[in-house]
Amino acid sequence: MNSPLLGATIVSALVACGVHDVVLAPGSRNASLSLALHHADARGDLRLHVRIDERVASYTALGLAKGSGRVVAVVTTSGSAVANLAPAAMEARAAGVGLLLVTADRPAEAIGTGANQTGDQVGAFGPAIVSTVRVSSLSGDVQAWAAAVQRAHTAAAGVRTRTPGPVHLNAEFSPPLVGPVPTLDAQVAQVHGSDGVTVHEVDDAKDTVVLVGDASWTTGVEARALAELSGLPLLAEPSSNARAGDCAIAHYRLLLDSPLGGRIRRVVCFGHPTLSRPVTALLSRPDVEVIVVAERAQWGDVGSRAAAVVDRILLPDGDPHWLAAWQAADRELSGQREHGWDGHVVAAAVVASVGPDDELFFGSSQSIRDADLAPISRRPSRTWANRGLAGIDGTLSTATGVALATGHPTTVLLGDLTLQHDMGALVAPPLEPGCDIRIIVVHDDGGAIFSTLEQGAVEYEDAFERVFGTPQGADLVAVAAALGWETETVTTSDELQNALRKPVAGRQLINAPISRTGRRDAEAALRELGRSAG
Ligand SMILES: Cc1ncc(C[n+]2csc(CCOP(=O)(O)OP(=O)(O)O)c2C)c(N)n1
Ligand SMILES: [Mg+2]
Repeated sequence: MNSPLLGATIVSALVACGVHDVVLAPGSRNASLSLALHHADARGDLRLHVRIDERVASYTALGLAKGSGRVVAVVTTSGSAVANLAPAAMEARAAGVGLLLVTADRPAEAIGTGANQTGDQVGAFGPAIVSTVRVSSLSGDVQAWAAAVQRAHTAAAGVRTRTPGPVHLNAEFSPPLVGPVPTLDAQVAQVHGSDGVTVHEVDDAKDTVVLVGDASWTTGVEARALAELSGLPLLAEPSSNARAGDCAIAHYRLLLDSPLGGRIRRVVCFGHPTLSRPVTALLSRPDVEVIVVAERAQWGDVGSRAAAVVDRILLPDGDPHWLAAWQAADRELSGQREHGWDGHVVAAAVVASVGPDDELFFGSSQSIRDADLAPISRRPSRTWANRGLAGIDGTLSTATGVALATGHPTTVLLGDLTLQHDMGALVAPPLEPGCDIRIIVVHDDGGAIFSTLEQGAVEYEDAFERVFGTPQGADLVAVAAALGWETETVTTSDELQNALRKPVAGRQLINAPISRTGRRDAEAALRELGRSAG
């Protein structure tokens, strides 16, 4: 019975976003929306206008939006009904008028089956819209759907982009399409405009942490300064440019599973956190208030629970005992960790080897996660990673671009498969500008990261190496040497330290062979250590 809930949530969220007028063109797939709109109109939450022709409905919505200066929603059923919104959408795009085109759809698997009134309607508006948002009654919940409506409304209003226009909100409904209309009060984030001037003030900083995902240098520095100014625990990913200073907690990922992590009540989130499930879990907790400090017009909110989206934030001082408890737990964990020749040791050595005049680029696999448990830098460099989509493609090429752009010595920490994805970047065309770049390849002959995930469990053992581990048996040192790289293989911590002590000049590859065996158990042991800490 999720379709009635989805319909009621969309309508409740529209009201929460401040929508006053909705124009409805009736049909069957959008039945739950129609019933919810009728209820909302009867309650006086909004004003409903019903028109049988979608083109008339959408132009009426356009006029309502123009006349009121507010975003107006137009709601249709699936099929050709959708295309009838296109002329008004084109006009709204050209005129900069906020329209929400709410179109009901069949579930994705029905497309192409010949199911009644079913076409491929996502993308139907081409360049006429400023954004597309999708929801489905088959996945998500009230909070996630409301957050999606809020995202669509914010884009249509141009609150953060100063580009108001039509937004397509496509909603897939599965049977049963109707049922009693649920009464609910959807909560949506308070979204500030992107003027960089409005400062969000928080009354107290009790049980608050500053979390920083992948972020630019300026965002990272700002986040770190905020944490240090207020004396708050700083949970910073390796490519955040914030993982430094006394407030940074090296083992935050493990401590999120501890009783201390359970006490968090507010997260001030900068950048794009993607690295670990404990962080996703934290951002999804109903007892945690999430405030997103957004660098760009769009913002991340993986838990769909953001209470506010802001450009700037001011926090009062935190409780010194709160920070001290995190620092003590962090020290306790540092003392308990065992160090053999493994990915953690390599990542820690690489992080410690760079300084303020270097650039440090992380590949997107296990090594950046190992660096996420490395000791906090005393002399942090600028850090980079392709965490937008976390691909393992193009890493060395991107790092080369960073080296060329900055002119700084650039260190790249990546896995063997990640390097093999971008082997072409090992070629340095002789007529082209060069750079000083050093690669440390954690060579465990395959994808270590998968052994820490579900597919690494013993029941998938038979298939694991072939379809996840994928050892390639490649001699990367020989390949790099053939292409003119200075190469070195290190098999102990001391050898690695010595190799890293040399200045980064020209093109150097340090090969660090390690074993993938035992990764899963080591990760489980670390998580266990975290749970009992604090
Ligand atoms: C372009 C692209 N293809 C596939 C993936 C899925 N993927 C993520 S990690 C990984 C294996 C990486 O292995 P490696 O570079 O050796 O790093 P390790 O985990 O062993 O440290 C793969 C295939 C991806 N992220 N990006
Ligand atoms: Mg590997």
